[in-house]
Amino acid sequence: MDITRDRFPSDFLWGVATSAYQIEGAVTEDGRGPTIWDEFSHTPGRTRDGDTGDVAADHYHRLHPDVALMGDIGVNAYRFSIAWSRLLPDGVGRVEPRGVAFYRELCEALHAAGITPVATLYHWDLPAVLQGRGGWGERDSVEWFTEYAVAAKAHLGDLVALWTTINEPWCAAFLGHGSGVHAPGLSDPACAYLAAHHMVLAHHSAVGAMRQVSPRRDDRFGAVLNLIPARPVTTSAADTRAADLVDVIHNRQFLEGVLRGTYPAEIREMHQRFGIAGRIDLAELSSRRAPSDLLGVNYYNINHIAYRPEAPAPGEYPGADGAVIVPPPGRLTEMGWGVEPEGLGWMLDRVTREHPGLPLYVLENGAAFPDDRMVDGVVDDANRIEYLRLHLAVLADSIAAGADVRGYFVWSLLDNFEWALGYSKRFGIVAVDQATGHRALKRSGFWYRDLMRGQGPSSQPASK
Ligand code: GCO
Repeated sequence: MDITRDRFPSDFLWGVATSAYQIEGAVTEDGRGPTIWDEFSHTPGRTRDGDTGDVAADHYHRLHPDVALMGDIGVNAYRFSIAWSRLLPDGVGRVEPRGVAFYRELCEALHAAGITPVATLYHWDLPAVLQGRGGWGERDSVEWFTEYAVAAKAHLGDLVALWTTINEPWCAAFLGHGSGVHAPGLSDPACAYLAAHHMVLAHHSAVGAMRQVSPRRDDRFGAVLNLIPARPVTTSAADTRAADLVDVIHNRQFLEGVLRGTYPAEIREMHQRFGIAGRIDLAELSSRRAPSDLLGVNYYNINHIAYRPEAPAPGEYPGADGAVIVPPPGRLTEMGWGVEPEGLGWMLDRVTREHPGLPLYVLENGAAFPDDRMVDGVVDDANRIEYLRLHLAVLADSIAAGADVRGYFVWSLLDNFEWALGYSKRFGIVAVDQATGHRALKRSGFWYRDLMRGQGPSSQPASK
């Protein structure tokens, strides 16, 4: 079935998503301080081909044409992240007026184009100076983040009403401090679980503090979780137990931490196992819990889990001894992930069931495919169109079944820096020439534009 807008609520947010370090570039301009991703990407061997975000998509110098591009596509919302070290180059203390000016200019341009800004405070780019003080492994990170959140609200709160605090705390904590494939590149299970807790506590602390700063009636606050179903490859007790534990570490730790101010018993057992239970004050977490107005859900794929008794726990799932993530069946995207739209429905229905009354936004959904086939000078990314169409169809069904989903944002507007994989994986519905910065809609961009215009999605590149 083709997707049309009328299968979604009339006030639905249709957007595109990006993040600061992945698109901005200009990493030493206008007072921006260095971040852990600047240091990580400049460390030999850490990123594919030594790629860095030094230039990225050069969005810092192209914000107006990029906003115009969003207007051409016809989105009514844009989810971006604020670079902490542009606002507070030292992480805390002095606020950099030029950083404030950039995000004010972006938000003003969005409003002028009729596009709602959806701001994420933390998309993994911790100021490097704070990593030098222990980073997210330190309890002080809660106060550092809260100070940053208050500064952002004070300087941008008249232009932004939809706020998300931390993007994908599982990635930031466990890829950054467990497997080490992301910045700051640590392999320390205790630190990973501590970082996860400090991010959850920082979320509550920041939301509570932001609500006191120039409050607006339409202010809405929440976190962003990348929810990945953990599916056992067989119904055996061992595979099922392994998948359940991965689900606890990946999904429940943060769903319950963020939405209830508690942790599952299995996570508390991990705190004991890795010797950090004495550094985690569960009473404080419960007492500082700040109710969420929304939850951002990022969805890409399903984790297929097998139990192999001899296998060590994956670095990104410390304590899940014997759990092995096996390749999914069927078609793969360039990330090695499956094309599994059913998982989006499962997670939306699960959150709706477990946390009724919570508005949801799909803040990231998209796919990397080899974008090398051109037709009439346009990247003919039929695979990406099919991926988006399949996921939107499942989303429409979930909404029809009662999920309160209020927006959908394609990851990503632009081809950008895909973290440790550099520029080798391209998620954009707009192609970016890395050498020149030139932008050009891919066929998926035209498809999304036609969908925004309420036309049956074109199967051919529409007139430019
Ligand atoms: C994430 C991040 C994005 C990624 C995207 C593709 O969800 O991992 O939010 O920054 O680039 O998801 O991996």
